[in-house]
Amino acid sequence: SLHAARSIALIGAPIEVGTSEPGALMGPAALRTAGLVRALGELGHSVTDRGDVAPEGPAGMRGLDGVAAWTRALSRVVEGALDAGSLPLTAGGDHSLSLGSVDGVLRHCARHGRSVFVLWLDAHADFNTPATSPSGNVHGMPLAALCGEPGFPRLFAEPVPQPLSPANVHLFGLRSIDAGERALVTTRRVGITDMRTIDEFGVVAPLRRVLDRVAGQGAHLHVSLDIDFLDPSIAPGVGTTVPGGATFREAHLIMEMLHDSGLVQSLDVVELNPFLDERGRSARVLVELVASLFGRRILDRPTLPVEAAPIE
Ligand code: Z70
Ligand code: MN
Ligand code: MN
Ligand code: MN
Repeated sequence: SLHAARSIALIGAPIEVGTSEPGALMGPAALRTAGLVRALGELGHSVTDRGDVAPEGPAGMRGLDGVAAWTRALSRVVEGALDAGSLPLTAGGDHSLSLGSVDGVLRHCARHGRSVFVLWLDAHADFNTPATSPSGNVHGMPLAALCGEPGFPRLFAEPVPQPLSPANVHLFGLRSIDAGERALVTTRRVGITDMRTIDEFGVVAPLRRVLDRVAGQGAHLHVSLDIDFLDPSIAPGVGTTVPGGATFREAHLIMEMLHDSGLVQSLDVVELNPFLDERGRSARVLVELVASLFGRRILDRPTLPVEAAPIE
């Protein structure tokens, strides 16, 4: 493979208090059953399964108070994994878990004077605030909270870190957005490759531009993969299916490009709902995609530049 073997810390985050659809708390177990640790080990990486995170404080109630107990615990574990030189792979659990994982990344990088860039592979923008959210579900809000929007008291441990810069967030695969968050991502200048752009240009050109920016900044790249980025026909195990998602081949190509870039330093895999899945299909697809991100490939060569495409 193109890049050195990594030490990977698998962190289970069985969170579902950020959604109204029960079942996502079974996500980490399903990803383990689908062979996540074995797939990464076969690629030469050293994987430590850190088990499931224990929330700090009462985590049973839905909404921001329940999510806060998970956020603090997860942030600490993710920051510690990065401090130890490992790549944290946080397996969910609903997307509110990224409040904790990205908070941990922000704290680690602040101590090293490094900027953070977040690539959000998702049907949704997840940029609601409690004031704009039509559902009240926290999994639709993590990016707004991480970017320092108001309305999120006592979510993060003290001291609160420097917020994520909205200019260093890129939404990729967007196809469902609420009116309030549309206004917010526009005024905050969040980077967006929506599904129309992917239909017009494919995934390669837009992703190359993002990766070139990250490399130019020397930023830590955090990738957050929401299973609803994928088309429901290949990944039905999710609470809210949104038609018109990424195909199997688009998704693998994205993962292969991320691997070849050598830039990814932390990863979330979120929103798998095994209760709604069909015979483990969605968990298996996610494991295969993660394997591609960590170096599984068809032939032992990187993605070629467009002008070098073979013609035979
Ligand atoms: C909507 C909300 C959402 C899933 C994120 C949906 C949020 N924008 N749904 N991921 N599956 O309620 O804020
Ligand atoms: Mn580091
Ligand atoms: Mn999401
Ligand atoms: Mn989503």
